[in-house]
Amino acid sequence: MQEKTKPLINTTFKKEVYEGLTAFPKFLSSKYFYNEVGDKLFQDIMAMPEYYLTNTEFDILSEHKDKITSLFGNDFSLFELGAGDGKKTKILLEHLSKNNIDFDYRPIDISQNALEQLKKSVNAELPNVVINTLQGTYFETLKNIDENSTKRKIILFLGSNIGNLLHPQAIDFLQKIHAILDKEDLVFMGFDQKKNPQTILDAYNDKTGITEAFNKNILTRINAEMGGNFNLENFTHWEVYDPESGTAKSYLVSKVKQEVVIKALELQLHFDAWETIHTEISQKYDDKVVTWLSEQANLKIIAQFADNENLYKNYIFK
Ligand code: AVI
Repeated sequence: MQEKTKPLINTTFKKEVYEGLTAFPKFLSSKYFYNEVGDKLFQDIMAMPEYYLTNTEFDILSEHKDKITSLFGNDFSLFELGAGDGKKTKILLEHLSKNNIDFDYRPIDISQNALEQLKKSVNAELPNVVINTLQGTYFETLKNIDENSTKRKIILFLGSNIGNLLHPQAIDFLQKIHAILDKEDLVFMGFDQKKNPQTILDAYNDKTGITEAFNKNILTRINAEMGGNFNLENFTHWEVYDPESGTAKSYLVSKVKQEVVIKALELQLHFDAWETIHTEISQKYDDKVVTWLSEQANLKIIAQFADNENLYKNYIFK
């Protein structure tokens, strides 16, 4: 009898989709929201009035750029993990450049498309800034940072991107950062803070449906890249926030009992009506939790900057 050949699960994306959709309960990783369409949707999210994170961090950087960049010092490589469109970072780049600080900018992102756009815009707007991009996930590229740095390192991680990691993953990540830091290196990170739960729910549940489309983009990607036949209309986006743990969770919920096929994975999936796919966590923090996380990684908070309402904070670690 001829043995059935296994499907060719030759990318991490395929492997993780297979794992997540054959698990119970089903899950998918939000890192796969991002391709050309997903990048644009995330930019639209950042421009939404409900998504306070971007404007608040923008205001913190604008207000404290003097103090922040003076702590950065002179002569360093500025690495940025998950750089995206770099809109907020440009406040610092411009200020550093204006003050004749010697540095180079090394943005890292999972999306090659985002990096290309960023390089174009930095070259056009800040021609004096030396920029070298690097494509990859945060974890992959930490090794690269270590191997590619000859100067002192300042590592930026803005946008509360750390919030997309569960605490154990965040600790692992911070420990990996700690492992590549030399004595004079610094880490500058944004952490969205616990606040009125309604404000958080509104930020992840806009009425215009942009966040829903952003979550559903992962299904569109599976359809396009793996021969899936998800009917997007059959799913609805649902957000919950637990004020005790500070965890916002996103789901795609199947509105009907349905079968879905993913050809490249040779997968036939069954969904009961109201069965969920968990797609993202967006963790919210307070000083206690940030201190605890940093202690787990042997990092020390040396400065912090907040907006007037304490909606959001940026911390500098050593
Ligand atoms: C990129 N990341 C920090 C965003 C967040 O707030 O979790 C992604 C996002 N998801 C829905 N809206 C924005």
